[in-house]
Amino acid sequence: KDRRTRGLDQRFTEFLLQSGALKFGDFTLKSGRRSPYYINSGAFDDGRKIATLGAFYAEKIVQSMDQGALPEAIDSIFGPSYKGVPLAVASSIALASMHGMNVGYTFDRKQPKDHGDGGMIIGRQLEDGMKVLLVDDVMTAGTAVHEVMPKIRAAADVEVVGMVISVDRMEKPDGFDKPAIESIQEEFGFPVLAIANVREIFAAAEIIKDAAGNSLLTEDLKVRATAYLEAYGA
Ligand code: OMP
Repeated sequence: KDRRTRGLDQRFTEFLLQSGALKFGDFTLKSGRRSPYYINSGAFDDGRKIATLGAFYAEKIVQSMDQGALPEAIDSIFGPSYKGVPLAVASSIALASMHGMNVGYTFDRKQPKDHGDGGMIIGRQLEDGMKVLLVDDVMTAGTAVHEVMPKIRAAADVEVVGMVISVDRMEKPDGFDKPAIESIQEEFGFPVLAIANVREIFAAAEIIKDAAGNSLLTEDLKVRATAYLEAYGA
């Protein structure tokens, strides 16, 4: 099977496993929840991996444009610092080199600069009316989006046209009756597009076998992941 017959989510899951970005164990999340799995985007730590990751983001972006979920033309890709920085850069490189689409990349400074232009924005400067696409790694409760939106709004009156993430953990934050991704879409009015969600990842991981022919998703892991999603999943 190749690119045309295997879904983006399935190919991405393979990449996550090969890169060591998807780990099984016992992890405490930003939200305080204890999860039997964790997606660590810090694992994309060399040239080939970050280039491949950028290619996945670019493929998702172009696919979403074709499907009408994103506008055909965007001005810049914004990656919230720090983890969003390589994502924005790698995605814009892949769009240019693989899809003939030249767009800017932008990120924010964590600490204000007290000299020079004093700017809080690095890369393509935001201007009123620009169409900006957000990129980030994993969404659990949507906390990261709430942190960065005020910074973008303070910089200029841009239109955030959407957000592309690598993994949607499909969780309902405490006190909410709907998935985080849906609350974000309603609150900010843009689509959140994930290359893969946890359910797709588990379905794909079940099919993938190790060298001995065993499924990567052992029965024990499956039971724990199912229990976790039953408790917190949307
Ligand atoms: P929210 O900002 O609440 O949506 O949580 C997502 C963030 O949590 C990510 O940007 C990471 O910093 C971290 N995270 C992961 O990277 N991978 C996971 O599998 C889970 C989390 C998490 O802590 O929820």
